[in-house]
Amino acid sequence: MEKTLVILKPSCLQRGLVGEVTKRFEQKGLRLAGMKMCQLTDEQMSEHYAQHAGKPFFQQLKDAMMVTPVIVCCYEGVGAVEVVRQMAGATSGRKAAPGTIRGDLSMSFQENIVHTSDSLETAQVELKRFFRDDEIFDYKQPPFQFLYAADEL
Ligand code: FUP
Repeated sequence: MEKTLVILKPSCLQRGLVGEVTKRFEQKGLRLAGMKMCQLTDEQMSEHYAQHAGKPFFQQLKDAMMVTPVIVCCYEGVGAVEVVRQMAGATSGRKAAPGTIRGDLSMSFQENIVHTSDSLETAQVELKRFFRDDEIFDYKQPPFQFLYAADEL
């Protein structure tokens, strides 16, 4: 089953939205496979946001991710990468649709509450960046038959 990375950004922690955001993923039916608080480093952020290296906002973006600790989460489910991405909404909180995390909780492009992996390939790389193998847990969460039809698994 797909696993994806969510980072609860400093804007999420500072604004007291950790419970609100994790509640949404929990209620959706995604399985929490890993979760920890950590202080991100400049080196990790340079790698994580490599696609933005050299752009004017690059250092500001990295600094904003390091201003407080963050919470990194691994969520699992059928199609989890796309599901989580849809739940996060468009990058800008001002443009994100109501009902999405950013659409409901953010007014900002950068201070937009969560990072979510944008593809399965990215998710695999990003999960390895922030979690050791033994920090991802494979426990069962019954009752599966109420989350998915047999042919969806
Ligand atoms: P997303 O995948 O929705 O998190 O969006 P991006 O990877 O495009 O952006 C990553 C972070 O960089 C977001 F917090 C927004 C920020 N960003 C800027 O601040 N300015 C830009 O021009 C592009 C991205």
